[in-house]
Amino acid sequence: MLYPRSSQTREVKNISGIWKFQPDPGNQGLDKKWFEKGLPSPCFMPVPSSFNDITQEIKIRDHAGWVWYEYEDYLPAAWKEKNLFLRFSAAAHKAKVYVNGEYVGNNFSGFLPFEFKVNTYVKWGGENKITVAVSNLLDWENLPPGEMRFHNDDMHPQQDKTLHYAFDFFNYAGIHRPVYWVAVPKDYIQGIELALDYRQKKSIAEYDVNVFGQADCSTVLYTRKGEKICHLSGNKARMELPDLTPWQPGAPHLYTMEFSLSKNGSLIDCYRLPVGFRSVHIEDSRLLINGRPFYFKGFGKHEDMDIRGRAFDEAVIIKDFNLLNWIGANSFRTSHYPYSEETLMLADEYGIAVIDECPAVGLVDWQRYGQDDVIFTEDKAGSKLLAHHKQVLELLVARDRHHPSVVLWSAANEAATYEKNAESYFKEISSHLRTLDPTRPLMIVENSQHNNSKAARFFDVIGINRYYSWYTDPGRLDVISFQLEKDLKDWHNTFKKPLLVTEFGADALAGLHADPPLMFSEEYQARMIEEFQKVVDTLPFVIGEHIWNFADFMTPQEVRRVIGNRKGVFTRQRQPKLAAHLLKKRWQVKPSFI
Ligand code: GCB
Repeated sequence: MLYPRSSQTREVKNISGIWKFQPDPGNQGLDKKWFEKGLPSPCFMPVPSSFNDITQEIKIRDHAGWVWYEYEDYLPAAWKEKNLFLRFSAAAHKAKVYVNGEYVGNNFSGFLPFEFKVNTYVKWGGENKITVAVSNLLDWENLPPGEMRFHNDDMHPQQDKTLHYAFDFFNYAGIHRPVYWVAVPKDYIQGIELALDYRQKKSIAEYDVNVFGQADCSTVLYTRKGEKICHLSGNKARMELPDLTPWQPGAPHLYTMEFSLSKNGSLIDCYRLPVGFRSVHIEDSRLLINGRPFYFKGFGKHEDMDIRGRAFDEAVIIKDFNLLNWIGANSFRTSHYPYSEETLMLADEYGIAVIDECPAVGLVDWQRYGQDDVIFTEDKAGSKLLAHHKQVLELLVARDRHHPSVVLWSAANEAATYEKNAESYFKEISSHLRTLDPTRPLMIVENSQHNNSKAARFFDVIGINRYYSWYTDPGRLDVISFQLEKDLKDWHNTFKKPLLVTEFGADALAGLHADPPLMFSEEYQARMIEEFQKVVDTLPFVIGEHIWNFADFMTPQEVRRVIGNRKGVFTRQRQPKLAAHLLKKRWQVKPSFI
């Protein structure tokens, strides 16, 4: 599914804005046909936004189940001659869509776009009602997983239940990214499979244009200034060009690829895509970009902000890229789900490398949440979840494969890879991902141990999350160097693969100081990060350091969290803590290429 871009043959109308909203705690909307009759007592809701923090109602903030959205919009009569799509860039987690009271389709992957062709449902030149039911419930057939738990004890009212999930970010929900009408020609470019490479000073583009209908396809590559470099005919081709400037972190050189369809010599569709040429390889426990060993300096992030929750917000995204530049970072991981398409486009533009993670998070035993469970069983992470995981990877690769900034796919975060059945599960995930994209290395992010992970061997880069002196030996900054060095050396001796320290960090309440450093102070966070860095600096197989986290973020309420996770080196409002200033000092002089 292509990103909605306008051109001389395509029209895109963003219908985000103020929609009507109605929670459905009694689960009656479907039976009572709200999609036909209209929402009974709606309030206003911004789209995009998470619905949770917009009102003053705790019931809405903590609502678990279906909510409904409604919007009315006029369509131009002239669009009758086009193929019309209703496109949602993301709605978490499941959605059912109706147009003028009729069901048009559903969606199950809350962090990825979906669209429906709506020609037969709309009134041309008239007003059209869009109704969307969105559910934030979690189960074991979709990622991220979770489940509704009934308390069944005499200390809770009968039927009392809570939505449980084993991931550490608030289960924000709603229409999280923009909604569009997309009008394309009758015969049109439906999809573009594009692989870009840079080898022996040659830039290579291989593409396969999926055309709906009958038309001749041609492709032109331009510089950003509009100078023509190369022109090829056919919907499947390979370009090999000397003398182009490759894309690389810190020096993001981009070109424009223009795909055109014509019939009897006249243009019928045109779609332009920014592209960059670069290669990514693994060699001798290093990750090479364009043949040079790259060192990741950056963060695990979240899409998270006051009021709007997990929703798309251009101001926040651009602010974050400016902060990444300010601090001297060269990369981030889309922990723990696919981020907006615009974020990846901006990573291409800003020259920031991205580890693109799918929403496989929370696949761990829930001991710390009060239950000791096995995860990789047929009723949990079994064949249904595996099939869904593979499908989400297909959608993710199709969405993001053309971005030069994406240098690694991350298949999962902290799954229970020590369980026996995790072996066949992740063997299948890695081989599926490899067939989807043979051009990029694969990563798994581990919280298991070197001697019990059954999954790490199927991946090219191993991400290691560690919290020495925090969750283990709290307060003991002095044990970090001994523990971390031993741990990382063990991993490397066992798997002989590059390691990326994908998470390390401490909660710090902005403005809380303690010298000597004590836990939760800004000083402790800064010192802990420095202790980790001293170790990774001595280990040549460690290919990078990603601090957990870029900014403070919202989590479920629990005793370890003070209105959210405070491991950000920036506050949730993006103000720097002490650690941010120290990171800036280090990263501005530490080269990206070793
Ligand atoms: C982790 C998780 C991350 C949490 C973090 C923490 O290992 O990957 O999602 O937020 O620890 O702060 O506990």
